[in-house]
Amino acid sequence: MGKKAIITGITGQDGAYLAKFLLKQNYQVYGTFRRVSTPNFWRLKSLNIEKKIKYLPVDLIDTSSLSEAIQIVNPDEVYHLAAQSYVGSSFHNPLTSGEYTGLGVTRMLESVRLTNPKIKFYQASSSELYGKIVEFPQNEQTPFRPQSPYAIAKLYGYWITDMYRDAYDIFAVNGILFNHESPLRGLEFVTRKISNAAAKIKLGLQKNVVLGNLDAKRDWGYAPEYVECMWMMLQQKKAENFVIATNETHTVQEFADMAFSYLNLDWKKYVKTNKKLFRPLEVEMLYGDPSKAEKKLKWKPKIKFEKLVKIMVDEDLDRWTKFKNGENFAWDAPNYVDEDDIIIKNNK
Ligand code: NDP
Ligand code: GDR
Repeated sequence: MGKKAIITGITGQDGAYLAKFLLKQNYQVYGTFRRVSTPNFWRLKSLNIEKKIKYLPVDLIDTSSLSEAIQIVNPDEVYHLAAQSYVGSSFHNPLTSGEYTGLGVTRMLESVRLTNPKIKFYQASSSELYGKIVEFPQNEQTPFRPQSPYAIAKLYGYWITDMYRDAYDIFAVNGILFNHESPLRGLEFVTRKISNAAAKIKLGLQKNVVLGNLDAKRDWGYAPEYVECMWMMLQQKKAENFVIATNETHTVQEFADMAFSYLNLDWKKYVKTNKKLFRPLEVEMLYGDPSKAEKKLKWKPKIKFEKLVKIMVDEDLDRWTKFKNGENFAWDAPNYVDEDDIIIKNNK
């Protein structure tokens, strides 16, 4: 029998890819999910792994649900990925963002400490911690200046993880992952919003797409490669934090340009902007330096910007084509409303 791992947030992008990767490594994979009125297992289904996983109903606010999960499984490793992960909406839900994304980490760590402090723990930390830029590229030593309720909650998660390592000798690490994307990315995130819109526009199913700040720069990598680093960090001799990034940065506009021109469309004709989608505070530029991971984990990103955009656009084009042809398959887009129809306060 292989090792046992619990992945919190298995229904999300990273949870799904990590589950697939760990299954390949012969792990017994347990995943936590929320009991909601409409279950959200489309990613696991689309990877064809949903039957290979055992599920634990957990809500991050409900301490007993997560400590029970840890006690029942007594895993070798916990990958704590569950969080309110959308930066934009954290401005509208600052308290629940703090509860889930911040305090949720302590609830997990406490359960590990009380059940079995030998369990190894991965915390999904984020490049959003860097926030207001003080230097670039950003590495493990760059100071944090978080700029959103999400990032401030993650900052708490970061330090509490380090603290549990120092105070209780728990093998606990922070992976400081820069943005990573894929065809399984949620539709509220800008890359997938663009790839989905470009595909629909190409097929005559949508007229245009409304975005916010086109000038923000991000270091975008490919999610399936990033989840492997989570595992590598827990296989090291010593528990240490690592930055994972591509060491390239591009604007949102460049992403749109690349996605539309790949389909022989001119992005300027289809991309509109609306101030309501700007954030009250923006992180202007993220640009990571993964040299420590390259040296110690022997990891290098293989898929960079242009290839990533093409993978995402190809997949969304394929999905909408199948949809038009009446095919049934696991995906998310038909269940979404247009973000334009969601009423939010205009922040600017
Ligand atoms: P997703 O938003 O795709 O997934 C988040 C997961 O958390 C979902 O499974 C969601 O469940 C679950 N979740 C949210 N709230 C709760 C709750 N109250 N109780 C239980 N489960 C909950 O995120 P990603 O997969 O992209 O990211 C994984 C983690 O990595 C997150 O912590 C994110 O903040 C962090 N991160 C992500 C980066 C990225 O670029 N993707 C970069 C750096 C860090 P449900 O399906 O029910 O909503
Ligand atoms: P981010 O990702 O905030 O970096 O957080 P997101 O894709 O939401 O935004 C990236 C940049 O694009 C700008 N932007 C828009 N964003 C969205 N969502 N929708 C739009 O229409 C739009 N127009 C412009 C944003 O202002 C921003 O500058 C992601 C999440 O996965 C976090 O959980 C994770 O920690 C970080 O990446 C690293």
